Amino acid sequence: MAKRDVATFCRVCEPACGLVATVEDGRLIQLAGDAEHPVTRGYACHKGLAGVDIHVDADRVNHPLARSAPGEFRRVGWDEALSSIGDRLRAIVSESGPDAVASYVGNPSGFNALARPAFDTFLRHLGVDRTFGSVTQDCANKFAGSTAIFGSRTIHPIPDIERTDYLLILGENPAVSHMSFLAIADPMAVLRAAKRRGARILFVDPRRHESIGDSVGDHVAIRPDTDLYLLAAMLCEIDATVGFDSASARHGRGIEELRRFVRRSPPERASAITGIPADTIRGLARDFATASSASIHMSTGVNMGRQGTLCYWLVHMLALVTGNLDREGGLVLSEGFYLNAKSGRARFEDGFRKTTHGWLRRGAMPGTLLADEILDPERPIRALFVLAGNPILSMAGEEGIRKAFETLDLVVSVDIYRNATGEQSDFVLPATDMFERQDVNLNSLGLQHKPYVQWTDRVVEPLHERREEWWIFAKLSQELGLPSVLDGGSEELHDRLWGKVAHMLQGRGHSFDELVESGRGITYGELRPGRFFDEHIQTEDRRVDCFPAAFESAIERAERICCELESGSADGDLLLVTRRDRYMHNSWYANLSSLKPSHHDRVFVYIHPDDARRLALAEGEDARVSNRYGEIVAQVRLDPALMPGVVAVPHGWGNRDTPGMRVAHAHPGENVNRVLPTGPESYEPLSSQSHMTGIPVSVGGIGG
Ligand SMILES: Nc1nc2c(c(=O)[nH]1)N[C@H]1C(S)=C(S)[C@@H](COP(=O)(O)OP(=O)(O)OC[C@H]3O[C@@H](n4cnc5c(=O)[nH]c(N)nc54)[C@H](O)[C@@H]3O)O[C@H]1N2
Ligand SMILES: Nc1nc2c(c(=O)[nH]1)N[C@H]1C(S)=C(S)[C@@H](COP(=O)(O)OP(=O)(O)OC[C@H]3O[C@@H](n4cnc5c(=O)[nH]c(N)nc54)[C@H](O)[C@@H]3O)O[C@H]1N2
Ligand code: SF4
Ligand SMILES: [Mo]
Repeated sequence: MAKRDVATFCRVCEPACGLVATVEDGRLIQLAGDAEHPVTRGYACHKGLAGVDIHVDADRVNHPLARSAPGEFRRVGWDEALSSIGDRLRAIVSESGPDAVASYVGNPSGFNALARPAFDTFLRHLGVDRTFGSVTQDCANKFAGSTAIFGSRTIHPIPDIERTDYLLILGENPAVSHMSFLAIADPMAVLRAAKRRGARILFVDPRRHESIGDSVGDHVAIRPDTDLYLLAAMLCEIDATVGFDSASARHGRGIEELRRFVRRSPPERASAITGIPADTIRGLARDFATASSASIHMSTGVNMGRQGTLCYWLVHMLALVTGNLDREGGLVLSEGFYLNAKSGRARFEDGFRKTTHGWLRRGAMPGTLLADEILDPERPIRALFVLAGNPILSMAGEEGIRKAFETLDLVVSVDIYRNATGEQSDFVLPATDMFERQDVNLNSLGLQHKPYVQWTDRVVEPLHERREEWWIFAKLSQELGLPSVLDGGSEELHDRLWGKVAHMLQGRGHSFDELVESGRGITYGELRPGRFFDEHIQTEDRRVDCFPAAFESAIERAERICCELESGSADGDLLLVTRRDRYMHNSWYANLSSLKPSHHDRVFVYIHPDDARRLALAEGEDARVSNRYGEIVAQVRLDPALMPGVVAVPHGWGNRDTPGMRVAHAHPGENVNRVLPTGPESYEPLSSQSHMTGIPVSVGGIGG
């Protein structure tokens, strides 16, 4: 039998771990971590290795499907699918204009070099303006924040963990998630090594989570959705004691205004809001400012609060005023195969447009407004294209979204599964998985701890009628008479598809052929500080904007929220936070039986034992989690690691109406996003980021 090993890389999350795929007679039969990979050195987690199970999952969509009645799909050929979609779309556009068409782009499209550009090109030619995406449930605040302070959405300095003496991590659980906006294979090993050589690591989190412990780092418990006031108080304390480093005056503008802002949040005031003792806040501030080098990183637990953009701003202010921005062991911009700071250049103030919901950032609209937008009486959405996403489960307001979907004349889902959203689509088009397509690891460019770029060919030919996304959108474009990458000679097709990447490679003197021939990729060594202010920062005066004028109303809002928190006026008795577990990857690993051991086949509401006692709830019982947005039932799990007063429910569950994913359907759980806010106050105005953590809820027994 013909058996061979092929080097490739994982595209489930940011580290893009090197994998070796064993192929026998043209079939993918096994995956292993790639020990010869120059950066990821053999590491791969159980989710990456489960890629084989996804590849051969009996519930994969293998042929285009057309919905004949709710819950009923029939297999159609590609030609029929594409021409029917084309006909319906043409009718909608001719009656209502391209304004009636919208899109949603999900997270896996970011790990797929050709998919997103092909989708964007298709939408642009069609004239689609209303776009939605997972970004507003994830990190929209980081793009807004870096545009405002560094003048570019692609500038995200990362902690130089290998050399730092002090590392503060807020709202991130590396042991489970493998981090975000910081691509490191096996982050726990890197953190442990830092700890062993004497670095101090602290996690600020409402939960003493799996990453915290003697061998890694300590814990500071924080009341959810109050990180802004902790960061401000640290800056206030540093200003009052150690003083701001001279780098702040040299490299920043608006320092006086920043000072005035943080003085409103002295440690005592912040303590009452965050639940962190004032002395602890003072200690954090002084340790950060006096460490020989210090770094800081925040992730989704902070992004998903109400003020993620302001938090991201203050994270960088802490680095700047302590002289740790662009310093060894501080925050350093990762330089990958392409220096992309310039390509994200933008003026923050120019990034907004007037809508019926007031001023909104251009780009993805608030996900929490999707249902409202579909039903907009003036300009309803009639057609929706979904690429690699599951908005019905991943965003707030499932019920409203489902109802709104019923009014749509055309929904097309391009996915590897018939997920909850596919179930409400008119067409589900089968995409290839990561082993069936050519790819380059573009996703983490500028976020890699050890930068590298790798090319992978298809490991195997696509099974059944699965197709690459670029092909699907190129064919649809032709169907509609729009320009398509498939127009012109097939000989140059490769160049047309990969021309942009080839051009990017040239910037640092590489050719595309060289990349392909390198096999396991081209590496760029360690993080190298020293060029941030001369070469990368994109503000006109090359200074960090320490007090962006466009933050004015957000700062007033911050003061309002602060007063609200001080008066303790929440409409529920517990605060619901976000958390992930090892057995899920957002909603799409829900169909793997190997990840459904008996204690992980249902959705839990994690609750502190004291709260459970007070509410007369016992481990294993069902409980109702509710608020004015909705309710769910989840099984009680006592979790002494949580801060009292805080409950956590993971997302990705809720497949009761998803028969196309049989394992997920057999273990449906309920969707926590049913109790998350929707409508006007549900997102951060600066970034459109959804408010998803620190949500007031009531938890009670089911009764009976
Ligand atoms: N309550 C709560 N909600 C959350 C979060 C939370 O912490 N709490 N986290 C949020 C975050 S960070 C994110 S990123 C979003 C994710 O939100 P989404 O991206 O909308 O949801 P996913 O569940 O990741 O769904 C991805 C879909 O892509 C499909 N897919 C996988 N690989 C491919 C491929 O190669 N091609 C194609 N075409 N499809 C593919 C999968 O089958 C799946 O259906 O969820 C958010 N929702
Ligand atoms: N196993 C697994 N891995 C994943 C994913 C997955 O679904 N499953 N999803 C992937 C994706 S798309 C992403 S974006 C990344 C996300 O990666 P992370 O950002 O690390 O996400 P989580 O693991 O959910 O950790 C969030 C942490 O924030 C804390 N938190 C909640 N609210 C607050 C708050 O108000 N303040 C503070 N300081 N902390 C808070 C929670 O207690 C939790 O410990 O993970 C990726 N990796
Ligand atoms: S850590 Fe992420 S990229 Fe690495 S193997 Fe696991 S899922 Fe894949
Ligand atoms: Mo995400």
